[in-house]
Amino acid sequence: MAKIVDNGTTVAFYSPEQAWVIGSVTAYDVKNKTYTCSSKDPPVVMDKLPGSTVKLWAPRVEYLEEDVHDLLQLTELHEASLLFCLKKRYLRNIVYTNIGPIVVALNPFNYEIPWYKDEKMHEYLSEGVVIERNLPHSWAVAHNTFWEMRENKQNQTVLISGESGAGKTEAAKIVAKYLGAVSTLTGTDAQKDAMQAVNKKILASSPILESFGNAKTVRNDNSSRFGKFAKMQFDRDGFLVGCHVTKYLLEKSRIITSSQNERVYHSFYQLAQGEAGKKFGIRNVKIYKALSAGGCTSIDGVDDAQDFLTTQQAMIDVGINDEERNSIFRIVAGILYLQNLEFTETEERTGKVARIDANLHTAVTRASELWEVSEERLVAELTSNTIVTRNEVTLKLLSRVQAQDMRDSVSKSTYDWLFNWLVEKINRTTDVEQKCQQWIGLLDIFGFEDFKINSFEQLCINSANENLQNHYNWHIFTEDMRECKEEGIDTTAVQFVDNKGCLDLLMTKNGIFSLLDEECARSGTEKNFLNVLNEKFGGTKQKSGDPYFGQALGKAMDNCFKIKHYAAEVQYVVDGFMDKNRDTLKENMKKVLKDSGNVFMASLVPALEDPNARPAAKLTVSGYFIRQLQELMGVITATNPHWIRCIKPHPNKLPLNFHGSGVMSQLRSAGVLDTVKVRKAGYPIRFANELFLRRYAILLTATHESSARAKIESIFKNQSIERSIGQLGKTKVFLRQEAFSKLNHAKDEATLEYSLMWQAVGRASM
Ligand code: AD9
Ligand code: MG
Repeated sequence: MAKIVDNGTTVAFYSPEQAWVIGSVTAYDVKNKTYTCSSKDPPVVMDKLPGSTVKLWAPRVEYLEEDVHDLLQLTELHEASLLFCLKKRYLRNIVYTNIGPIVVALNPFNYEIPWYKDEKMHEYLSEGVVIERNLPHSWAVAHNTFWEMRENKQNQTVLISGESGAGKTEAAKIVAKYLGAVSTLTGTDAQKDAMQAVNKKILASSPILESFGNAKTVRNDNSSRFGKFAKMQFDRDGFLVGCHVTKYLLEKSRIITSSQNERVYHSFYQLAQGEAGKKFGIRNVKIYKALSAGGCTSIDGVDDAQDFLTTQQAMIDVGINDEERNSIFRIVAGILYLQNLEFTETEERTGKVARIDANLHTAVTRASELWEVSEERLVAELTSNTIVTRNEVTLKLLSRVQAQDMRDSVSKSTYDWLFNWLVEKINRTTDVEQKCQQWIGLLDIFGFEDFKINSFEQLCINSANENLQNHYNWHIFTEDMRECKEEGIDTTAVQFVDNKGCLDLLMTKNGIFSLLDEECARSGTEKNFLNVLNEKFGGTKQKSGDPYFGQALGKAMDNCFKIKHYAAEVQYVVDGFMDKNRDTLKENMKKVLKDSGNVFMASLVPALEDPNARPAAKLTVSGYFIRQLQELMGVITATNPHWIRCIKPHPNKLPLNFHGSGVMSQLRSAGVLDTVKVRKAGYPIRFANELFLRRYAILLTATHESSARAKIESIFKNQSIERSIGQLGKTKVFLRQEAFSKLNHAKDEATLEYSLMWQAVGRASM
C-alpha cells in the first residue's frame, strides 16, 4: 500500500494465526513504512506490518464481510474477503459455497444441521432449476452431474479433493446417495425395486471397505488408507444399474503397526470387540501388539462391537456368505496372533540366528490353526530361507530382524490380498458393465499428507494429489484459456501456480520414483538412493523458481529429502523405501499359505511362479501405482469433470471451530482464489451450439432462422442475454452464471406453460 492509512481506519490485516483479521490501524512507522494494527474480536495486535499485508477497503467497508452463495458474486475479490465470507457462513452452519459450478465444502463435523439432513434431499431432486432455489450443496453437484450425463450422453466424474479429514469420503457418500435417489424418481414399480436393490448393495460396500481400509490417524478418526474410484453405472434410460470400484494402494504398514495416537485398520478392533473375536479367543485388545501400537485402542464416539455388526450385515448385503465371512475373520484374527510373535537371537557359528520366543509360541500355533496351515512349515519359513542354486540347496537361518520382517511381510501380504478379494467380490455383485451405457465416476482418494515422519506411503499419496491438482489446473486455467482464445472470446489471463515441475520431478522417466526403481533393481541402498537424488536434483537446481526438491534440513537428518508440493513442503525419511517399494513375499512362504486346508485362504494367494520359467520383470509398488494413476487420469480426462473442494476448518475435529490460517493455506493450495478470478474474468458455462439448441429449443419462437448461430442469437435477443453475460464463439456458447440462470428460469417457465397447455387440451378433448 503506497498511501498512508490514517489511524483508526478499518482495514483487514494479516496475522499468522488468523490469516486475515478485521481491525484498524493504530500507528504508522514513517521511516520503515510499516503499520501497527489491532482487532478486538479476536484480540490481535500486529506490529511492523508491511503495506501488502494491510488491506484498505474502498469504497465501502461492508465489502469486507459480504455473504454470498457464490464466491463469483463477491464485489471485492481478495484473499481476505474470500476467507471472511467462508468464515461468516461456516459460523452460521452454512458450509457449502459455490464458485460457479464448483463447490467448496467446509467440514461441519456435525450431522445435525437441519438444512443438510437427508430429509432435505428431495428439495434437490427434481429436474430443472432446483439448484438456484436451494442452498449450495454436494447434492447440487450430484444433480448437475446426473442431468449433464443424461442430456449430453457423456460420462462424468466428480473429483473430490482436500486434505486428510476435510470430508472427501463423506462427500462421496452424499453424492452416491443422491445419485441412487435421483435415478429412482421415474420408472415402473418393478424398475424402482430393482434399482433400490442395486443401490442397497452399492451403499453396503462403504462400511466394508471402510472397516478394512480406514483407520484412525491424528488427522482423521476415519481416514481412508486407500484410494477409491467408484463408477456408478446407468442404463440408457438413466436408471442406476450397478457400480464398479477401483482401489488404489492400500497403506500396508498400517496392517501391522501405527504411529502414536493412531490405530491400525478398524477391522482388527471390530473383530476383537465383536462376537467373532470371542469365538477366536481374542479378549483383551491391549495384549495384541498391533492393536495397541499407537497407544490408543478406542475412538471417542465409536463402538467397535456395534460397527462389527454393521460390517457383518454389509457383507451379507453384498452376498459374502457364512463360510467366506468366517474365513475372512479367521485371517484377520490370525494376523493379530502372528503379530504377537517375537523372536530371540542366539549366536551360532554362522552368525546371529532367530528363534521363536518360547513364551510366545502359542501365537504362531494359533495363527497356523486359524489359517489352517502347517505350523512347522510356517515356523521354518519365518526363520530361514532356502537358497537353491544349480548344484545345491542350502538353508540360511535368518537373524532376528530378518525374521521380524518376514513375519510382518506375511501379515501385510495376506491382508492386502484379502482387501483385494473384498473389492473384487463387491464388484462381482454390483458391476454390470454390459448393461451400463453411461457412468458417473466418484473419486475419493487419500488426502494430501504431511506428518511428523513421512515415508514412502506419503510420497505416493502426495503424488496422487499432485496429479489431481494438475488436472484441475489444466482444466480450469490452461484449457479454459485455450478454448476461449480458439473461440475468439475475450478473457483476462490469470496467473496460477503450475505444479507441472513437481509432477515431472516425481513421475517422469528420470524422476524420483523411477530412480527408486533403479536403485531397487540394482539391490542398492537407501543411502545411495538419497545420494542420487541429491546429485540429480539438489545443489545448483535449488534456485528460486525451481524450489521443488531440497536436501534434508540439518546434518542430523541425513536420511531425508524435501519436496515442495503444491500444498506444502514435505520432508520424507527414506528408511524403508526400498522394501516398501519391492514388497515381495518369498515364494516358499506363499506356498505354505497356498497349501492351507482353508480353501478361501488358499484362493487368496496369487499364482506361484514357475521355478523353471525365466523370472518376469516384476512391477514395483510405485511402478504399479503410477501405471494405475496414469490410467485413472486418462479415464478422467475423457469425462466431463465436476469438483468438490473439501476444506478442513480446524484440526480440532469439532463443529464451529475455524482456524483462519489453516483454511487460508488450503484455499491457496487448492487455487480457490485463482479459480474465482479466472471464473469471474471468463465465461464458466459452455455448451456446444447444437447442445445449447437442444437444451433451450423450447425458447425458440417461431422464427425462420435456419443456421444454428442465427437461432442462438435470436434466443439471446429474446431473453436479453447481453454480451457482458453471454457470448457466441465459433462452435460454442459461453455463458456467465447470470445468463445461465436466466435461461434456465425461462426454460422452466416455458416447460410449465407447455405442459399446462397440453393438460388443458387433454381435458378439452375428453
Ligand atoms: V482422509 O483423506 O480419508 O484422511 P477425508 O475422507 O477427507 O479424509 P472424511 O470424509 O473421512 O475425511 O471426514 C472426516 C470426518 O469429518 C468424518 O468422519 C465426520 O466425522 C466429519 N465429516 C465429514 N464430512 C461431514 C459432513 N458432511 N457432515 C458431518 C462430516 N460431518
Ligand atoms: Mg477419506
